[in-house]
Amino acid sequence: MATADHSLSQYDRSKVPNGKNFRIAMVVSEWNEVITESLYEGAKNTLLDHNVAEENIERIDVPGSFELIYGASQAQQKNFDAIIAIGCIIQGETRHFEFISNAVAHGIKDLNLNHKAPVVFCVLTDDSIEQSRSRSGGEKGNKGVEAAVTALRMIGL
Ligand code: DLZ
Repeated sequence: MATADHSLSQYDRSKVPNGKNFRIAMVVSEWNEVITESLYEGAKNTLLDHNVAEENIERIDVPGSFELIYGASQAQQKNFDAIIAIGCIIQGETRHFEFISNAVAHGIKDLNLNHKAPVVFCVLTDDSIEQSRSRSGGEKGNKGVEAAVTALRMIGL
């Protein structure tokens, strides 16, 4: 799994369970859509690569990262094996960055504590769009790949 000097797309396949029969929801934020689409593609292709059936992957679009919490809590009602919350929050000139980043992190943490299905945090919190590009299929790999692997491993626990 990734560390500061490892690609987000590198992982040990031997640790990843077979995804056959797993049902996974992906909640995708529309803010910074170019980035969140790349994260979604990275995650989806990784799930397919580990035998999750395409019809067992459901996508739920939400307007922004703040809405990932509500989207994921709705998905908890539908008996998925895991939920991946995908967003990209970029530092601007307002304090929105801290408010939204903190709220999303705490909201997703609460969902993990209070519901059955693990909710994976696939939210980039970056200083610039360049940094986000680098982590969504650029030189640092793709956080979507890391999130999909995490979801499969958490189901297998
Ligand atoms: C308002 C806002 C701002 C300033 N920046 C981002 C961002 O970088 N990434 C993101 O996903 N969403 C952002 N939003 C939108 C909020 O997440 C939310 O959709 C709105 O505040 C409406 O609740």
